Amino acid sequence: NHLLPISVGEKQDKKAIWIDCGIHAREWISPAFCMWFVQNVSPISPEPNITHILNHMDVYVLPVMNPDGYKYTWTTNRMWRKNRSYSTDSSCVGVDLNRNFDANWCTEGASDKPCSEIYCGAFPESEPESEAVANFLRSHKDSVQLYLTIHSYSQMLLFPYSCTLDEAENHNELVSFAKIRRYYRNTYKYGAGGKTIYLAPGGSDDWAYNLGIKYSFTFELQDRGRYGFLLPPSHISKACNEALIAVKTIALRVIEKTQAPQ
Ligand code: 0X9
Ligand code: ZN
Repeated sequence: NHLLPISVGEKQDKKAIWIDCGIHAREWISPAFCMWFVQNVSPISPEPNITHILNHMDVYVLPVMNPDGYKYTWTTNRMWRKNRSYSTDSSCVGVDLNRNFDANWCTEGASDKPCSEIYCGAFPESEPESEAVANFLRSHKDSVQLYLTIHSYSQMLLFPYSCTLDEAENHNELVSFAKIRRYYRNTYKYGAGGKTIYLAPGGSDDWAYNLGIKYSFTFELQDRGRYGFLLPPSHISKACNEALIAVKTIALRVIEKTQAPQ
């Protein structure tokens, strides 16, 4: 069990936030962010915003969705992206977990070739990692109201859709949530994934959105390409802090929109 729940109080049927890190093995700042997050968003935090968030929402944190790939980047190949599963008809290893969810699965922007960096897998949720996340979210879909997934790099805040160029039903609301420039110096671009970067079907954010989680965001943390995936340790605190401010801001807005004051 690799999931960390953060919860305070006894309130029944609380709503919840999901946050996962480390879908892509080489994006090291992502698992670092989840650790940063649990250290800061804690029941013993003195910060009123955090108390407010935890009084209204439980938080489920998955610090590393792709532990085999992550380990491989430490031992063997720093630039590995996919998981480490073997395929029956190829000697190439690994599925891109962010192409393996059931959202226009394996259409344009993904590959059905096992040797590709964006291999979609044999079928949707073929991988234990994506299947476990999908199962958890399916069984908690009435409580989870905010889905967050952390990647790097390029400093962007993306929301559905990436699996089609169509606009999400609450597109304007998602724009207004993502437009939190004054909190992080406007170095983050934002927009619907498909139009802002590229079509990329089978992603967890689109899948969660279609499940009914109407606030669904992909963060691409620092930097903008100078170091890329090899972000030096001295940049970790700044990268995590600005993202944490954005996450708290979005969480507060979700609470504001979805929960009538008691
Ligand atoms: O291509 C991706 O999976 C993400 N970019 S990354 O450089 N970290 O690999 C973007 C994901 C955006 N969302 C979806 N494609 N659903
Ligand atoms: Zn990524």
